[in-house]
Amino acid sequence: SATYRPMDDASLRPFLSTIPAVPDLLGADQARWRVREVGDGNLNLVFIVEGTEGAVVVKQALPYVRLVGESWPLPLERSHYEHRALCEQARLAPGLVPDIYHFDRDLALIVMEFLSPHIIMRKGLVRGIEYPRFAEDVSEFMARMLFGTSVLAGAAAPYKGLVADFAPNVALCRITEDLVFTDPYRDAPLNRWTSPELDNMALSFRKDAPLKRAAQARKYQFMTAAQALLHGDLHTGSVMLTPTNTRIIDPEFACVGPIGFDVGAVLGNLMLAYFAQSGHETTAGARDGYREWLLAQVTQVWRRFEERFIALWRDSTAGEAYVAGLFADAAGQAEMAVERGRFMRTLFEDSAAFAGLKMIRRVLGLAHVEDLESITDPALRARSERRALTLARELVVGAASLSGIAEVTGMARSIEQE
Ligand code: SR1
Ligand code: MG
Repeated sequence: SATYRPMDDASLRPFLSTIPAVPDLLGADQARWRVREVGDGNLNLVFIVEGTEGAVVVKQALPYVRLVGESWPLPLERSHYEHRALCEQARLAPGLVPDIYHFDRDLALIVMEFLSPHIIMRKGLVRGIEYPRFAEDVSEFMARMLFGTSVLAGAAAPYKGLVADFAPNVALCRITEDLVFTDPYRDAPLNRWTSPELDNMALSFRKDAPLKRAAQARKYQFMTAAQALLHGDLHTGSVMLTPTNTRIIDPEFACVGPIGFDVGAVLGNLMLAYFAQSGHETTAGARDGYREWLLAQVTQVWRRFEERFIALWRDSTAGEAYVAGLFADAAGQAEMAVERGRFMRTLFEDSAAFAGLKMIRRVLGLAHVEDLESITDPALRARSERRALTLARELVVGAASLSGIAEVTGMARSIEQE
């Protein structure tokens, strides 16, 4: 451990050589290590260090938001919450997160597994790659984490310990509170969108009282509904995968919050990828089949998550809430089956609304997504973005009246064909 300084090639080599696991992973000859800074995210430094025997990734927090610059300070402690969340995830959802080799709290730095030949899922979606394991794996990850850290699964004390441990991750939650729930609905200085064709929609959202009320109700829910330990930023840029292996990365926004926030992030980002496809067709041929694959993932993620969450709940006897002993007889079991259905219906509505909010913030807010940004034709990009906003608004204001996930994908299809 040492006083914080942003690492570079020269400082990283001697630092890594002192970590017991690293020389074995990279090969002992430090002079043959190759260090590359590859971070293209919004916040951090990310190094790939390759040696003769293998490679590691070093992720280091910067004391400010990389996307904006030093004018926006951000606590280094986010690295501690990321490490803490990764440890919980490795315990409850083994095999679905990268291996961690070392954490240095003072340097705000995590040394972890170099995932290869994995790529960031969002980049794969832009290229039109199908991932047969994704829906199953991400649903398993979410069910295990979001059930397993709730009081449906265990005693009050560890749950309240998690709430207390993650409560100080205030600055990162504040980013979500502002950028997801508030800024897209007001004239915020950091909002941006490229196409003048979106001016009218952005303006109409700012005057849309039902939309603003629904967004703020969801913000209140995000800030107060401490259901489970969230990943907190579960978009397709937080997934690295191959067709046969899926890993969830980057939980620095972890906090205890509403379960639907994580599920909605996955669904919303799949739907952003869906609406972006028509903007990529000119260079990559027709993508009708791929569009349908994306909608099938929306359906499968929700259905599989629901199925796994219910199964974990049904098989658990340790929950502090809905004490299993009270429902042991046949009548109790039947009552609980109804109750679980009611609970999942509420989670579905929450997930749909959060999905919509996550879509809107990626079009009208500060932080955008490559799916849409990489569309080179401004008119096509604006069309994709308008369609995404149209569906998103319906999800936010109309979540309670949705009949199910098939209605969501059906609406997406209709909007795409308009
Ligand atoms: C200022 S940080 C902007 C966004 O990047 C992260 O990925 C989060 O989604 C955050 O809201
Ligand atoms: Mg991230």
